[in-house]
Amino acid sequence: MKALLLIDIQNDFLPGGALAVPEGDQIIPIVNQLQELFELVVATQDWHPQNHKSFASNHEGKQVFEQIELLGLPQVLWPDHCLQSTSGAELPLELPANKIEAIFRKGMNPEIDSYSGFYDNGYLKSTGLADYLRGKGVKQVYIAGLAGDYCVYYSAKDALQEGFETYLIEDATRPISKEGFETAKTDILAKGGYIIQSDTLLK
Ligand code: VGL
Ligand code: ZN
Repeated sequence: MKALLLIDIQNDFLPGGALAVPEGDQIIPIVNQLQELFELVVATQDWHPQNHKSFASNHEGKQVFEQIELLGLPQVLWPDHCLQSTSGAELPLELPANKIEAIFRKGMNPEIDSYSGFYDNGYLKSTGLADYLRGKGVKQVYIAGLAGDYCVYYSAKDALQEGFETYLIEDATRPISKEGFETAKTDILAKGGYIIQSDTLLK
């Protein structure tokens, strides 16, 4: 069984959003075609409280995109984004949600960030996604979404760690930093993952 994982395709990560990923909207038509191919489609949703410590606004004197340490881990300070129950946290209307069987939310603990759809950055807590996928008999996961160098990358790493055959669909993601994404891809390949293009699935 194969699953398509749609990582954080949310208004705040699209052009015009609070933490817009360059060209993030360009993945949507591809993702919509991919959705048709998969028997199981699952999404994740970044879902932060206002007091989340990944927000620069919660650290006096700190600027957006500065790096600090949080619970012993390096932490980029982000603009406020994906606030719970705001339109920025919603999946875009251009992404039909009728095929999405479940949405796993993450980033609710204000003390720690949560890039991966499987665990927070400190592995303090599981979202239950891995067990959900195993319960459905999933062996292969195909990953698309935003941002390629953060939540998509961390989700792919954890998918590999959890023993799933892992495919990152390169043209169905966009990064915040191009250099960061190059490093991410190299690491995914080194860990036994695959980087593919959507046309290998769509044709
Ligand atoms: C993300 C930064 C902060 C992502 C989420 O979805 O890649 N990046 N929160
Ligand atoms: Zn976030």
